Amino acid sequence: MEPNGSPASYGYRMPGEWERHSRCWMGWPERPDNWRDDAQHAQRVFARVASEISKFEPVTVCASSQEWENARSKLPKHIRVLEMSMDDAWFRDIAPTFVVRDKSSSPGYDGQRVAGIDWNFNCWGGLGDCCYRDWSKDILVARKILEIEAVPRFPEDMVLEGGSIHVDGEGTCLTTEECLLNPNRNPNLTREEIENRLMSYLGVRKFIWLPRGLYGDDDTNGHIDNICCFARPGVVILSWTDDKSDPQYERSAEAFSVLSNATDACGRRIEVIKLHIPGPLYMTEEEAAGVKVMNAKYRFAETRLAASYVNFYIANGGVIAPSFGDEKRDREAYNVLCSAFPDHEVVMIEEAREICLGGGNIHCITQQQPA
Ligand code: KQY
Repeated sequence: MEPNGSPASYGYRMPGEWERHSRCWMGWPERPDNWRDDAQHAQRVFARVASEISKFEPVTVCASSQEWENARSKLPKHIRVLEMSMDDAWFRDIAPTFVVRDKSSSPGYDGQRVAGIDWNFNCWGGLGDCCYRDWSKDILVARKILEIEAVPRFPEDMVLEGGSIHVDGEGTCLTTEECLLNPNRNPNLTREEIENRLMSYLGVRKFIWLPRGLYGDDDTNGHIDNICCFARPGVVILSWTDDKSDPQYERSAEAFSVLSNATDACGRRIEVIKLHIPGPLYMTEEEAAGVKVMNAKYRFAETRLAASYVNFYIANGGVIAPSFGDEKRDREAYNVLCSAFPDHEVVMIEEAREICLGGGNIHCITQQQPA
């Protein structure tokens, strides 16, 4: 079912990630030209992430026909495994962005409480900047999920990835200029036009624009979900470093300055929790050699990894976060997240580096469907 107006005109809004979910959607990695050693390590870590999330809420993992049996065998029985074609497994960006509405919010419209936005996707920048050459299967994933769930679909021609926006569910949207204003996404839209579209799709009314994303997050042109996120309305967690010689310092400092001077849609000053990045971490010779040269972006040894603890997933009562084998920073991140989420159990995923090698992390491979 495809309604005529925009989601906000029907009273829909994108909820905060901490609002109750009915399930989490994930894909299954298999591209040998993005995931080293024929994706065997990535599959182990995706299975671990799915398994941990499934302790808090139902999980569906989508796998291609060639990989369905393998995925089924590597995932616990209570996780639903569906066959679906896709070009890679970044469900934050290719699955729908779900929105919700109160029953009473739109007289004259008897649609469902949950709907999904099916954004246009150009593989993080279109030909020339894309991460792989053919994304024709990816662009059907959102629609297929909405069909499976019989949830109304709002198709949108603006190019946008779910990882490039964060909301507080109360009218505020956090994003980066580096990604959303990049000419490789929507060259025909001004900042004001982009804001207007997002207002009518996400039900937001206030934007906080950080200039840039995480240093080295070149695959996505600086997605917000790798540098900063809401912990709750009025409180954000920002990737940080104290090392002034690290190119990340300038990026975090400029974001801190924007955030400290910002108010949200409800007029609150923003409280910023700093969360130190790990490392710096670099791709090793062995890791780079395990990635086949085929139809995706080449991976080179010595490349700085876009590693940050902010790229976590908030499940019902749990926070599933990456850890990187940097003992001091991993422990620090665990403590910061425990105090930022006192009502959640924090679970750190060792080996999240494997997801990072593919260009993202836990938030990027998950998509929540609200209850
Ligand atoms: O940050 C995300 N939401 C996705 C990262 C995708 C990287 C593709 N190689």
